[in-house]
Amino acid sequence: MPTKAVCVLRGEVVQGTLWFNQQCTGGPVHVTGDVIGLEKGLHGFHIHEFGDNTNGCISAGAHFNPEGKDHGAPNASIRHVGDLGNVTADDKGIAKVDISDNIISLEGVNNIIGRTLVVHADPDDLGITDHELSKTTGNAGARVACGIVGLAKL
Ligand SMILES: [Cu+2]
Ligand SMILES: [Zn+2]
Repeated sequence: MPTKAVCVLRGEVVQGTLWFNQQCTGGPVHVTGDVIGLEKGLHGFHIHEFGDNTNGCISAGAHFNPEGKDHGAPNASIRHVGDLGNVTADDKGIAKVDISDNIISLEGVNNIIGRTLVVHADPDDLGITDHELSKTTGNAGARVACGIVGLAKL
């Protein structure tokens, strides 16, 4: 500590670069960067379990969930570690990301380094709808871009 990580998101249309900064052990991770090429509106934004993109974003598996909890909002008491909610794209399809999260980490059991960041086609419903996928994926739809989170130079 401090620790820095980076993720280059690649999709057919959607691209992006996200930076992860953690100043101290057990402290929040600040996520910043841009995603481009999105449809206007909300898009689910999660850390998925595996850093495996051998079959594209699908091989990243499910949401990173070391405690076996239900899917939820980033600020909910019940959530997957990987649940970062949504990013919001403007008219030009650009989402400016500036998230501070207290659950993900760049070390320890909630370490996201070596796992995959995924941006989805649809909004994450944050686990609160009646849809059958609400408590597992937030019904966020297709994986439009993904990238592996890797250690970066401070
Ligand atoms: Cu996801
Ligand atoms: Zn989740």
